[in-house]
Amino acid sequence: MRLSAGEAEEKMSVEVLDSTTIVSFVEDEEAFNGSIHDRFARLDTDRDGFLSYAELLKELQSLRVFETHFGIDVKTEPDELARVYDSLFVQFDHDSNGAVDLEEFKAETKQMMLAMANGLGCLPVQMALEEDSFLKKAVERESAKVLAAQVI
Ligand SMILES: [Ca+2]
Ligand SMILES: [Ca+2]
Repeated sequence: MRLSAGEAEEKMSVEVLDSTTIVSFVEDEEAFNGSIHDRFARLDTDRDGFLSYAELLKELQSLRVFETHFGIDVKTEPDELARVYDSLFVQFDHDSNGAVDLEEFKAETKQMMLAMANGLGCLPVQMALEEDSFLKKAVERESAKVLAAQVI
């Protein structure tokens, strides 16, 4: 259990991951739901139980959707970026009420991670991941499993 408060600067680390790492994390209800709850609570800075566009933006940026989902460079025109984020927000907001609730956040994050896993295929890739991102958690979970297996 880590005690990082969330205000800490986002650290990056380069990790190797493949689709199995992501899929097994998403399918582990306990690990995945736990991370979703933590993340949602941290993103929901005004604690109204919904994520606004501004609140969700931080998450969209850490999902690495540009490299993996759309295959476009992060240094795209600001206008273009805004359009992509807009359409992503709409994608999260299933009932189009202008806010993303926990269920919507969970369902869409799951979708995205599975899409990402699909895109990766079975070849492991190196990726710079932010601490606290879901991908990082997936990698951490995987290495904890490997360590546990070695102890036996
Ligand atoms: Ca909120
Ligand atoms: Ca909604």
